[in-house]
Amino acid sequence: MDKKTTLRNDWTRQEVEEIYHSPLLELVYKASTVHREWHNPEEIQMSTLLSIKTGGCPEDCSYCGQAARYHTDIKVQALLPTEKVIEHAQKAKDNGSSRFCMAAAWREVRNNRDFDRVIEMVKGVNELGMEVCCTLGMLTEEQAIRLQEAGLYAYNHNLDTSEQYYDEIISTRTFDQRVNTINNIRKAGITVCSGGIIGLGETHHDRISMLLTLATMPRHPESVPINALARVAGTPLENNLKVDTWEMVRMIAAARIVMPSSMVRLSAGRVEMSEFEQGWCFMAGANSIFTGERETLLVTPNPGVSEDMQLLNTLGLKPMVKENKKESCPV
Ligand code: SAM
Ligand code: DTB
Ligand code: SF4
Repeated sequence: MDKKTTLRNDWTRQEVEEIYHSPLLELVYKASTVHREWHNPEEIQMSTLLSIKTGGCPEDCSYCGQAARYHTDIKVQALLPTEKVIEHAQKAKDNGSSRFCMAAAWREVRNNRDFDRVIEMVKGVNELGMEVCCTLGMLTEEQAIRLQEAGLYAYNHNLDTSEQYYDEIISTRTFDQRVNTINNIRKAGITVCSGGIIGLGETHHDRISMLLTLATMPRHPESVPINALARVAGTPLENNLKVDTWEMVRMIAAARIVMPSSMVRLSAGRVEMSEFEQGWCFMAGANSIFTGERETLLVTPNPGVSEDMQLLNTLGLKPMVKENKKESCPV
């Protein structure tokens, strides 16, 4: 692949604005071109997500069905037994996933027995030969190092939205705390998975700000999940409008252009998209999805494995065996 574009982390707001607001078909064409310079466009990274601890979270993220303070239908589930988690990971591997991501509805990691158990899970999944990812809330540098030593490959910690809009959406932590955890992950030598959500009521200016924060990090996150809000009954955002897929396409394309070497993950929202719509997202540079036999993300629906296989077949795509390695992202 011929890398005509270079990695940059000195993007200006004006440049990102111009990219983001360019005419949609031109934007997709450009993103698709950049995508082909940096990635094999036939490959989609399949990542399986498992909620290892569900609900009862003390945070007040207004999009999230797992926050204890909202009255949602979600059943609280304590930390799953390690053997169960390993069984899920084995099935995920058998279904073609190269990455297994374990998520906990925690505000932050505490140095207790539960964290010791997560460390065991990380070791177990690593032994299966999969890339292991966790998303457990805020982390100190010491905790990140423990995870890294257990074999953790990636940590997901989203910016979620722009710095300016952050406290409209979450009041129990700050944007700076989010960035601080991302820095701790980096310092420990774990790859960073960080992106956000659209459809929270943010403006285009906010979306551009979030992209700018990601694209001007000293090193770009190795993966960038773009989520469409999954509207959960009982949360403050339950009546928000459904995200228009063209907005997802625009956001994905802009992310692909400003962070060419990153994996851009089409995350929440796929269940409400047709094959055509998902195809547009891949054309715009998305090259990763969450998949799995449980047909859920964490607590909301997601397409099943057979539907995803059908989607890949229709579009002439194939599951990626191993992701681009750490060195692919020098910026
Ligand atoms: N509790 C940890 C945290 O917040 O970092 C880890 C799990 S949390 C569910 C992971 C990410 O999922 C959030 O940062 C958010 O970006 C995304 N998310 C949560 N609820 C969502 C929803 N209803 N729609 C779309 N994305 C959502
Ligand atoms: C991410 O960016 N998306 C995933 C993962 N990281 C952990 C979670 C999406 C959650 C969607 C709503 C739910 O099922 O809770
Ligand atoms: Fe808790 Fe994470 Fe949900 Fe926020 S997004 S309420 S921190 S589980």
